[in-house]
Amino acid sequence: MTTIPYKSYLEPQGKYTGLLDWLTSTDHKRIGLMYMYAIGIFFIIGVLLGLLMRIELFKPGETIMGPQTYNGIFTVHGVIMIFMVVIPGLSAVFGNLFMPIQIGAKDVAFPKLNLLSWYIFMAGAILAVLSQFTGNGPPDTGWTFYAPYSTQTGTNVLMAVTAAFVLGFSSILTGLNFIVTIHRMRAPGMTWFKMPLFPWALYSTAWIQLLATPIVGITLLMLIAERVFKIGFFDPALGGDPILFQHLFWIYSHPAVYVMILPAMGVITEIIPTFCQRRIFGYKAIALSSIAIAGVGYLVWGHHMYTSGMSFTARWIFSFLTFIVAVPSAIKVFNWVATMYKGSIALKTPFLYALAFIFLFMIGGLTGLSLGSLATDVYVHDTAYVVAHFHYIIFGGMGFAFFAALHYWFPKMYGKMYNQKIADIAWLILFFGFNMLYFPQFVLGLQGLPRRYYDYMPQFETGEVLSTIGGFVLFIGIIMMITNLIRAARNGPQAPDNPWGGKTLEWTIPSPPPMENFDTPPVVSKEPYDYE
Ligand code: CU1
Repeated sequence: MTTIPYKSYLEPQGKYTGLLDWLTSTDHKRIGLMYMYAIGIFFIIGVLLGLLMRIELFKPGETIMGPQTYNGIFTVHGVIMIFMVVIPGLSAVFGNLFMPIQIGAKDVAFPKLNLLSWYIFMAGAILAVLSQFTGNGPPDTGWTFYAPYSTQTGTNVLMAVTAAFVLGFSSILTGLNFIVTIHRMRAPGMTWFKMPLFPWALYSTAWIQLLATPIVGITLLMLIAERVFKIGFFDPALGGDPILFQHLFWIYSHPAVYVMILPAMGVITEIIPTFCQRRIFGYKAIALSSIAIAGVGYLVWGHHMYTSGMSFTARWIFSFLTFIVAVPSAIKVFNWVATMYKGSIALKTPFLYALAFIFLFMIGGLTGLSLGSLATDVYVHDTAYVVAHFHYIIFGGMGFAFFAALHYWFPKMYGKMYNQKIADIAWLILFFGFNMLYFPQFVLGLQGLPRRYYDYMPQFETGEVLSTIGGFVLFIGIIMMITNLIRAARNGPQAPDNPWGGKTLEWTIPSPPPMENFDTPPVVSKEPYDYE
């Protein structure tokens, strides 16, 4: 506890008051919170669109909407969730909030650029939401914008693609900022292998953001050029090649999966040692496996295209490389479990979310291997099995890691503590609802249910009904979790500076932290997780 009075980053800082004080602030923590509030709203919009789909699928035949509306809704659900929630989520929110503190810096390397990234993000996000309501109806291509359909459909593809293009710039600039910050701003004494593992994960992620995002940017520009000027890149009728679009798209979008999941793994790696009061097992292996995932992740994109007509040689090489990328992920899981072994475990809310992450990520990862395997993929390609798999990775993985981070760092962010009993109940409801929603999709997919249809054969009804009920259970859990946190932020009891016994630098400063974080710059001599 600090005794000297100080001004926290949440208090007005002078020049302006109210909203303007925040919208002009270059403080990394404030920018992190601004991302969180924006992303929170987009997440709820995405969830509501998902629920509309679940209601439509409650019964066979048309339930509440026709096929064209359904196509629009799953497209906008995908665009919002992928580009506006999951890709920026952990790095823009918790990376901004805590990475500089964890490395002992007073801010990121380029604070103004950081604020600009937020504005660019908001501009892209507003365009994406507008694409739903303007032009000839929402885009109906799916979030992947596959050509040549996306160059021909009369719906508002142009605005949605422009939105994704703009959002990409925000991602690139954040990546650039984080790379420079981690290279140049670490506290004296913090060598690379004394850096906590969340910054390590963000560092690997940032390289993907910096190097891969321009590829999708160019691809989307090509798509725009083809739509507007009829330049033949992708449309065979104009002399283009539709498979080229798929290659270019997935060269970015597979690494993008690691933009989503690497920071999630980083969060889990912070939480497990804290709640087991044990030094992390295999520190270097975890740090380097992040780099390995970021590297090998560039070489596997073809596994999204086994049925596109690629040569057999290309297909088995991509299948083989996909198996390799599973190795560094498995290294992390083994190390997490080894850290827990013989630890004095405190089953607090953040740790419960971490456990849920490991369980759900394992199901998502292992079913991912069956999709990476050429022989099995061709049978379940474009079925509900794929939907189940990626929701286990993206929601069960990244989503639950986001909730874990939220409950772990909440007392630091607001200086308040939430009701832990309600948080645990919400966790249980979320976990139960999640599995009830997505697990039946594995079974339905194996039975042959195709994805992205508003209608289905009657034999799939039981699974679809279960799934829809699960969706509503999940929604109740989300609302319960969010209201609990909002209540705590407004008038929860004061939290101690280090409620969980964490060992990284953010737990050494007051809650909520002051501007510029440290009174005197910290000097680091120990490893980040020195429990024993
Ligand atoms: Cu992939």
